[in-house]
Amino acid sequence: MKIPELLAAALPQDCVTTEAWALQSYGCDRTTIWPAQAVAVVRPRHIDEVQRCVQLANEHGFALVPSGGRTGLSGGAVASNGEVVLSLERMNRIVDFDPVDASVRVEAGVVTAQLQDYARDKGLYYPVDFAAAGSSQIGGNIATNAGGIKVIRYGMTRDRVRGLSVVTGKGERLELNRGLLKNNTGYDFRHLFVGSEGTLGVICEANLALAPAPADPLVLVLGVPRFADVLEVLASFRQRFSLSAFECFSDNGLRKVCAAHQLAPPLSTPAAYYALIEVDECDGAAEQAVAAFEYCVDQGWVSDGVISQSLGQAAELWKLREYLSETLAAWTPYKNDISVAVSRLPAFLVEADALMAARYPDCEVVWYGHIGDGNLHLNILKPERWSKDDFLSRCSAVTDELGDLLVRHGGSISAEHGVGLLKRDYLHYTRSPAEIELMRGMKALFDPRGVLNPGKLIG
Ligand code: S2G
Ligand code: ZN
Repeated sequence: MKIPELLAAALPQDCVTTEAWALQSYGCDRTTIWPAQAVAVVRPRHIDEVQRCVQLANEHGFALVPSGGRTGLSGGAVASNGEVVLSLERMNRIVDFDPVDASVRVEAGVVTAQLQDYARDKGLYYPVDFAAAGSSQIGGNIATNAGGIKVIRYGMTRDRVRGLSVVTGKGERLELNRGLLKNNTGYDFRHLFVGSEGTLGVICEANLALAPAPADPLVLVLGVPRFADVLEVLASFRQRFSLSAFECFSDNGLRKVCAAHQLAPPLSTPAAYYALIEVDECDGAAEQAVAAFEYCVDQGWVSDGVISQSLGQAAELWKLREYLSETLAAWTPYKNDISVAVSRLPAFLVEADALMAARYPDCEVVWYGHIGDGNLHLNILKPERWSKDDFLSRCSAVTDELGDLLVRHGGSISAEHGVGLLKRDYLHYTRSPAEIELMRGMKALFDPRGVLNPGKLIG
């Protein structure tokens, strides 16, 4: 019996499809490198059905690719080797909420923005936020430990997870940590599954900590002529505020966003870099922000700046940063999502910029990222005349050289986008041989037949 028939015989009628549109759509994520080649798509409605799928995969030796919103940028959710896509999208209930615990229990298929709205309606806040939140799903956010623009204050998805219901690669169901704030009873397996990219188990439900609702945001965009001075600006604002965001982007990226979206540049005088800073709009915040801005101007770190006067203007200023990713997609950029200690960013960027200029003199490079947590997104834009394959093969070499640079600066080859297929062969730049061996040991323990997302994260 073929795999789709096996699945159809064991699962509810409408769970399994082999329609071409589904195999294509569910077999890829936002990377455009690997062709979708799934043999079937299953969309369970209940954890029992997920468990049955995993058991069948073990019994018959086929591979499963757990799938959420497929907004990933590292190929972690692509099915390009005849796998079965296991989509959690139909498991999309918000199961429970407790105001006393300020926690919510959700199924994996809940869309991130849906949870953000739900939390807001409860007078609370789900603080993991990024441009793809309207499409990404909570299960995928947990499997990739999604970061985004508020990590500087609220941490990554990992810091929100109080409990998980998972089905391991062996088909065992685990209830992890029971949503407890304190539970000191040995190895905390919950944290193994966070960031495991669907290679150890399928995340079916999560108990997530919500945060108190923040005050209205005050947003500043400041022109910074020299990147090293961005850290001076960060230090100045940190002295006065508990920052909720500190982002940075280069002028060439801003110009593309303004052109593509008919947005006015934020400042009358362009600057090489822009710092976007968000603080809580509470008593005296505006005066403090003006004082900090003026101090930075006096020190020569900032050339010009704008401070939001309304929620609407704050949202408009955020567009300049949030539209970067989708705008740059038009140049099929080769992306590197790296991190170093915040203090190392200027030295790293000087060396990385020099490397790009030496290797790719005829490619435009756009930098942006979450400077407040040491995360930079490097986008090498493909010149018109280069074929996609030629560009990709030439850029892959730069990741090795960036890897060497990151080793020297003690950084990570993947700050928030995960490893997937894209960074799998570069893992050694950040993880030691002993660590990678231990990761393989865990994979063998939780998924001995290697049915879950084979080839992703660790080769
Ligand atoms: C960001 C989004 C993905 C990308 O904008 O912070 O994480 O295109 C990115 O780099
Ligand atoms: Zn990012």
